[in-house]
Amino acid sequence: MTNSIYVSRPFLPDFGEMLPLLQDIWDRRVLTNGGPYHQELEAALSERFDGRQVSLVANGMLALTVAIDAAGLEGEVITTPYSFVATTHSVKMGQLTPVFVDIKPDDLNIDPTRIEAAITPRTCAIVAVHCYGNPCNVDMIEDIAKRHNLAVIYDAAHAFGVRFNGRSVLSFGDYATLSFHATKVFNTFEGGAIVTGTSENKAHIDTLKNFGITSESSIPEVGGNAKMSEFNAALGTLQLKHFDNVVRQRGIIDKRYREALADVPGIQCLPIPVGVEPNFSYFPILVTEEYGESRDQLYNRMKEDSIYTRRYFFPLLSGLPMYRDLPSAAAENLPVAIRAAEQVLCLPIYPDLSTEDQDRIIEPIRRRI
Ligand code: T4K
Repeated sequence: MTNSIYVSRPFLPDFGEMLPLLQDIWDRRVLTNGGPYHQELEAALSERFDGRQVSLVANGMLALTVAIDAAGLEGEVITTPYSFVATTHSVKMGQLTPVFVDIKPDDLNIDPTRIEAAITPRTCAIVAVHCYGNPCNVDMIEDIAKRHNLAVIYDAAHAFGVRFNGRSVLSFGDYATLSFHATKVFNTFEGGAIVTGTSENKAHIDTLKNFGITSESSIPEVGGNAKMSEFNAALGTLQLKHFDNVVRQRGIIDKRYREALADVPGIQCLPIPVGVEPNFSYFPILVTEEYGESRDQLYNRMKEDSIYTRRYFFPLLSGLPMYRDLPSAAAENLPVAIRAAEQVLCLPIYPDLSTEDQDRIIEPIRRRI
């Protein structure tokens, strides 16, 4: 019987490597609320992210909602329709109105040349996504934000470890948020972080993620519970030791896909942008008309071979029931995103994907040639 292949398979260090860390936690009985592993991981990540301030949280969705809360926003937020649902839901949950702007065909990130036309007197922020870890046009976005006095929050859930022109991609924007979900390039089972530029911002986030408490007798703000436990933080310190190797292995798989699919008419791989040190977190392909079969036909055909790809990102967020009546959700406003959502297929990529399994994934895609 053939084994099933899924889009993602979490990297885990050897079980034995985790045991001394678990023993530490058991010995100390400090299980959460900013314990030693929590502090160690925040410091290690700060160093990796060019000295930016890092606040660990329980998952990537909470990273977004807490960052939006911390930014103190009111009104409309310019954002992309082409993302995981957490992006737009976090805007909505912050009592803000999402305003969708179309994406660029080359990297499927928000198109900065269309942002200014969407700005109104109610616009307060831009929430953009570094989709698949490919950096947005951060220079143009920063320029627009400065001129219109807007906050910038990057949903960098896919972008752990990515560098752009020698700089951590997490060093752009007022806040950048990360997901350490099991399916991510760096995972702590569940987890996430908010990256900011100032210690004041970090202190504020640390208050918001802990019920708004600043001391035993002082609760100056409304906040929730978004804390990461010691277990997840300890696992994170261990994962970090393996991270560069994980990215190297992913890079080998990425290169092999590109070579194997280069001559398949109608299959397009997204280019690695100039100046980017990628993390190879996803391997999206676009199945265009020239392929002669639709994306969904290919998706179903691969499924019959027990290969479970994912249509990240379909359906488009602007088409969901709670967003589709927004004026910015109109189809004529979002032609590039609509097309991408119909054509994209993310192929399995993870560090221990074997050559044989990768060949099994490539074969049904090439079968139509
Ligand atoms: N912003 C963006 C741009 C995001 O992409 C995400 C999450 C977020 C924010 C929010 O971050 P978190 O709150 O999740 O930290 C997955 C993930 O659940 C989600 O984290 C991720 N983006 C999204 C792109 O993909 P699904 O529904 O496709 O995942 P699931 O559970 O079907 O997993 C895919 C495959 O991975 C499975 O078929 C098998 C394999 N798998 C999965 C898990 C969970 C494993 O082998 N082991 C596992 O433990 O959404």
